[in-house]
Amino acid sequence: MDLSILGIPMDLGAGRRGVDMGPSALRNAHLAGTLRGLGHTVTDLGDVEVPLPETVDKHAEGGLIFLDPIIAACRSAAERVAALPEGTFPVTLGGDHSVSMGTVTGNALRGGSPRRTGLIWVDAHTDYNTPRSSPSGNIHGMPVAHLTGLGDPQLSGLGGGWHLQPEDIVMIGIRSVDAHERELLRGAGIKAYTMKDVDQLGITRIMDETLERLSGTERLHVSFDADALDPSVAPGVGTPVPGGLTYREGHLLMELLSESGRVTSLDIVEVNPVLDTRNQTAEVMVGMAASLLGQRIL
Ligand code: 4U7
Ligand code: MN
Ligand code: MN
Ligand code: MN
Repeated sequence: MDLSILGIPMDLGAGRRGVDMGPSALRNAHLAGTLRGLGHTVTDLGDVEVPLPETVDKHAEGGLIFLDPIIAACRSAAERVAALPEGTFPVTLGGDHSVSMGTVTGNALRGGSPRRTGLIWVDAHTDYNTPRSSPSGNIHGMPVAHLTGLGDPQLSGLGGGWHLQPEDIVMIGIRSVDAHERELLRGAGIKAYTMKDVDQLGITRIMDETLERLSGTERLHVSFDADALDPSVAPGVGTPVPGGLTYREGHLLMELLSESGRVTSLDIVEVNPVLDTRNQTAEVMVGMAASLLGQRIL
């Protein structure tokens, strides 16, 4: 396959500094070389330009911290991704999870007109807050709500009227949901597999159900927040939550998606090298990408 790597070195959406260094950490953990080793043609497109928090106005418009520069960065990311040839598989590197408003939109619009796109959101959190429901004002807790058309009109308007259908979204690894966020999710039509579901059903059954549910979508985007993994596996994240996916559950999830042959794009987000141990989290996430992109044990 032709793979294109694009970094979005942004931490404006997160509550703590450091995920802006995620793209560097992932490149340092041999992302491109690992994927080339699987037989892919890999082009690194470099990074989208994102301002440093120290150089922009933090003031929270309507409870949204760093709204304007986040809109600009997401728009650039969406444009860069949307301009890629249809046969290319984009691997986009965060950055905090607000980058996915740009990457998912860009992937859905690739090829000129919007395509029905499925979203697999691998995360400890549902990221379904709106500006009103958010307890923090941090936009990385809000991307899914905005992708479905809720919340701030500028953020939800990145796709020029295109939105994800809630029934085309599946979340896996969930174990931290805010009170008002939970109310919004109820009845939204999004399928969310909590860690309890992972314990009870197992990843194999969950992936079978997920692929069945998303069988009508033309494109399939995987957005993998490193904090979905247990903090013992991925300590370099800003919002660690105990009780996450094991190393093998993460790999199995990606291996089964790889076998399906259906995934068309990937985000790796929320890697925070400042909080990491010798780049362990970036290395683990490169391994997850490799499993999705064809690495086999035998
Ligand atoms: B991440 C939080 F309040 N829900 O909205 C919020 F707990 O992209 C956390 O999944 C969001 O890492 C975490 O700020 C966003 C909080
Ligand atoms: Mn997230
Ligand atoms: Mn998260
Ligand atoms: Mn986080």
